[in-house]
Amino acid sequence: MTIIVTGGAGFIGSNFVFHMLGKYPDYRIICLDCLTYAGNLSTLKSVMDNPNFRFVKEDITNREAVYKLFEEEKPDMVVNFAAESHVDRSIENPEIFLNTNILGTAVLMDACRKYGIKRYHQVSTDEVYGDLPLDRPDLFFTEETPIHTSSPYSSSKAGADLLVLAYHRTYGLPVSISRCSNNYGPYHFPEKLIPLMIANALHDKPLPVYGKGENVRDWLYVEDHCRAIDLVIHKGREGEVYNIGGHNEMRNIDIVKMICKELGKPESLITYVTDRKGHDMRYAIDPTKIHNELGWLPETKFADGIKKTIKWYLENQEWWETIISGEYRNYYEKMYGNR
Ligand code: NAD
Ligand code: TDX
Repeated sequence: MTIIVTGGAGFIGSNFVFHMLGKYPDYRIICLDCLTYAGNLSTLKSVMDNPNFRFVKEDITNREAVYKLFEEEKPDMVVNFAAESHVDRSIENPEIFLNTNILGTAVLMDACRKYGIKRYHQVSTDEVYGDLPLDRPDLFFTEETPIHTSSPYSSSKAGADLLVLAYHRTYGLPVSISRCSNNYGPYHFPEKLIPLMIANALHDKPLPVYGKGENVRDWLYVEDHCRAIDLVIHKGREGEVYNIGGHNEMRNIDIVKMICKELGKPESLITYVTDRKGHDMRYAIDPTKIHNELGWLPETKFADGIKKTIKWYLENQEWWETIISGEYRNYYEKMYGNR
């Protein structure tokens, strides 16, 4: 089995590469990643010498390069993690989100049509369903919930999902889609809530909470997401969407307070800043379908997962310090300088 994993130098993609190489010693895993600001080759250093692994630095929107790779590797499957993934950046500059997330997906699927494939899997997000009100804890996103997006990011992911389903219906491409809630764990880029708060707290810097911090996210440990995708690509039905979520809803402010407590830092570091434009209130996944059909359940409880994650950031300070001392500094200044 040869699998092209796009975006494998990013947060979830790299964790998926480790999961697959560890679990299937006879699989060949090709990571296709153009190394944007969010892709980091040092993340993959432990597998670079693995004979079953190959890294290819290319852009998924580069049709010629993608076709060449398909000719060389004749993949059985493609799992597409490659994306612009940060909502705040999409609000600043939507265009690259449309290019990578929609056009890139089309190029990959065109290659799958041209060269043949057993499965094209699209890694999507719960954000395509929009948000839920805080005062209706009885409501959850199911696979039947209408697409209703809020940000340029979520709109680009929804556009890609629709295209994937259209390629299935129109061309019979064997596709699947998974829509997951917020992930956390090792190698999470420090622009996102949890690693940003850990990094800032360790530097005794202000912890910028948007609005009142009441927004709710459903957090899932990244390894649980990787196991779910592994199940969907091997056993999930073609043409189907599977929601993945941890039944673990938390308010942002409670997460930030928890991080302060774990690190022994004062809550006085918490600073309320201007809210995100169009900020989604609550995400909550109903994972009944993947549980009933494929037997998937999350294994890591948030209380354990957050401890493991904080430990990882403490033990791998060089990995994130290198990031936050580079180009990322300009981003941080721009986004948070006058907020
Ligand atoms: P990330 O930003 O950490 O990583 C994205 C990776 O894709 C990087 O390595 C980057 O270099 C690569 N990439 C970007 N544009 C590319 C291009 N044009 N060609 C080739 N490679 C490119 O993202 P992540 O958090 O790991 O998310 C991975 C996927 O999972 C995304 O599709 C995202 O929408 C989805 N998702 C993320 C979450 C989450 O909580 N992080 C939740 C649900 C779904
Ligand atoms: O500095 C911050 N302060 C803050 O209050 C940051 C970076 C975030 N927040 C809030 C905004 C959100 O309510 O924390 C929450 C989580 O924010 P992000 O980490 O940016 O994640 P989110 O916008 O929920 O999107 C994530 O989950 C779904 C991923 O980045 C997406 O790629 C995924 O699809």
